[in-house]
Amino acid sequence: MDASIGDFSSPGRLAAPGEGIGLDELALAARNHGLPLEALRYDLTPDGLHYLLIHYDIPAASADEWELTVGGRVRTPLTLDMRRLRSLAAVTQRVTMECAGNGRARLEPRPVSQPWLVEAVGTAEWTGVPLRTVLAEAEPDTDAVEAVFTGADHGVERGVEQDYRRSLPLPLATGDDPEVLLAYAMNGRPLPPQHGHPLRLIVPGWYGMAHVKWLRDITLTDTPYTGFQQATAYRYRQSADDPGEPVTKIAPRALMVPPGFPDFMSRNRVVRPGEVRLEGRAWSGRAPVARVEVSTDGGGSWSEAGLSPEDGHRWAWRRWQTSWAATPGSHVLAVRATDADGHTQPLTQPWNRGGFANNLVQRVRVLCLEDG
Ligand SMILES: Nc1nc2c(c(=O)[nH]1)N[C@H]1C(S)=C(S)[C@@H](COP(=O)(O)O)O[C@H]1N2
Ligand SMILES: [Mo]
Repeated sequence: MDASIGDFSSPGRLAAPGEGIGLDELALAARNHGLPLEALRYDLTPDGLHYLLIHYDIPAASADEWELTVGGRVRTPLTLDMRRLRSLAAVTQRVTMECAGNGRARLEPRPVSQPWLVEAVGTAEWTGVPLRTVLAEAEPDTDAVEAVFTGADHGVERGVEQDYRRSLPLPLATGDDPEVLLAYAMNGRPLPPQHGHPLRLIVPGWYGMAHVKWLRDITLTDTPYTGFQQATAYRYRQSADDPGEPVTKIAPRALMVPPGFPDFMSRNRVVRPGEVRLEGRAWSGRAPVARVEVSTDGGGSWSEAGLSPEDGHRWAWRRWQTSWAATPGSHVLAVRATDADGHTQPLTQPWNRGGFANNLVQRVRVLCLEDG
């Protein structure tokens, strides 16, 4: 069980003004890579380019010996091996996953943690058993309110030794919209070690922290779960003593394939005068994406981009595109998404202490060369 060897309640740290990325953060960033933004071109993120976020170590795990236990407030506790799980009716869903910390490194003051710019996103086809199938077999007690999911990885967070563990409300866990999956395959192949081999949770539309990897246990409870990753981390707080709101569904975001070519080291893009095709992806876990707008004057004026037709993949990003007549000089391009419920992306940073869900519009500096 979770044991405290330090201060359970100590809040995360904010970087001092001007403080750079520290060695602890570099160590995190070196193991957890993002999506190279040019890979926004692909409907499905190619193998190895999907972002990664691993809090502790990748645990030793063998599919042949893996067991998922289901217990707590259920009539019929279960122990299921992978052969049994694979024998149940499977579902495949295309899902865009994004880390709740995406955008954190741009915040001011900057919460000290995995320093993502905007690249903590990827889209994959996940195959597995609907969670509701397994829970129906376990027969939840009438007083069950949450399902708690435990991964096989283990570590210390701010002085507290623990397993990676998160919960979902029971109506979501037993419902079919979204269809929560116990997934064992990614893009038609067994999950690779870094993405949760041999079994993980997929919660379409929710930020990454809910998609528990290396899933070994599901426990139904009659009280809400209050462990570290649920009640201390992953809450929108304005101050250390603010109880905050839980981080759940993905806020809308649009990103651009960087146009032209890079000026090595500076983050400027370089293009030549004339028609430049601008394209990218947009997604929201709150409601379907309804509109994408592009600005070529740093956010002063906006015009609507073309959006790919709805293709039945509700939980996956959509492609957008437009074209721009580039003229010599410096330009700042920007893009923003709005979903069907009217949620859009802010022009000023939506700050919170954990640095979650910073969907500030992306700005891309472009230098257009003189003709010839
Ligand atoms: N067991 C376990 N599950 C986990 C994590 C983890 O560290 N341990 N990280 C979570 C977070 S914060 C994210 S963003 C996603 C990342 O999934 P991916 O690495 O497959 O992209 O996994 C989630 N599931
Ligand atoms: Mo994450």
